[in-house]
Amino acid sequence: MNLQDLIVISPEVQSAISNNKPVVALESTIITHGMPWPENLETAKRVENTIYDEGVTPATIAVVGHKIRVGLSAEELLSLAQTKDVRKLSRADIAHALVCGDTGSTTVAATMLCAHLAGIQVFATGGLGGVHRDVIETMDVSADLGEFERTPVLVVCAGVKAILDIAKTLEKLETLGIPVVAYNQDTFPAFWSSDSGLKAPLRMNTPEAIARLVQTRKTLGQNEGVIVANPVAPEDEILKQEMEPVIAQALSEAKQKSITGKAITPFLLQRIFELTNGKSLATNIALVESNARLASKIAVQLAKRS
Ligand code: PSU
Ligand code: MN
Repeated sequence: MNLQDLIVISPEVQSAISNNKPVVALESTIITHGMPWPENLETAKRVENTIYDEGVTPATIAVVGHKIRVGLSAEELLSLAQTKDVRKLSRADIAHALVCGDTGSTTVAATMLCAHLAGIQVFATGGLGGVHRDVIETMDVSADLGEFERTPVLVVCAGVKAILDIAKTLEKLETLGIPVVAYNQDTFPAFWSSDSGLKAPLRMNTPEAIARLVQTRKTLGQNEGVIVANPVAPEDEILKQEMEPVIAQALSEAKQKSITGKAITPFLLQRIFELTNGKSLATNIALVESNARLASKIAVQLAKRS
């Protein structure tokens, strides 16, 4: 069995990779589990167009029909956005879904793995998974964090979702030796809010400097992933003091309903969407788009250097 038997790269994405043109990978869990229909499909398309506008090729990743698909057609995107029983695949699930022939969307961890296999260095998403607030009882730490230890892909996000324990997540990343770079501000962002109140470990102000960081790490033989935390624009953010009571209510409902494991993050995102009357979704869409734009600019700078 060869890798080529398991991975199908669209001709458009393959041609960009082969010609050293910039490519930005996109995850699909945000489509299947992160946003409701039809905003999920609209956002997926809008984000791809943002990337095209920067002169970069988007590569949305999912598992369909015994293959990892890198670069989805419009029909594949539509079917993924409409299908109800799509599996949420993290690193541990990918090979299982390939063998069973199940359709699955890829989380940050799984998308990093697949992007790396395809030769893509930059990936844009909304928010990373991290250490959950009730970690002491549940031991719930997203596999996204461990992936950065293994896979040299740069991920542009708006920080980690504020439903998590952000301070513990930063501690865990520090232990793993993962560089966490805030874009153009000193503090680490908190997904729906631009400022978590916690100092970011590192700061950089231009896509060019970030590309040089990636190049320098490669030369040093440092094979971990890199996190670029891009704060949501002030006009799109929901302030922390407004989000906190909403998050607290969603978390307490999840506890009452005994929701755990893979289901917890999608449940919380959906409840927060309802409790904010859709405001959280508008912010989520704006921040993903902004991350796709920054990721594209970094990919352009990286392509120039290789
Ligand atoms: N960012 C979003 N919406 C999402 C996610 C991220 O704006 O739905 C997804 C990502 O795929 C991330 C996953 O990897 O949530 C984390 O899930 P968990 O906490 O179960 O590891
Ligand atoms: Mn988890």
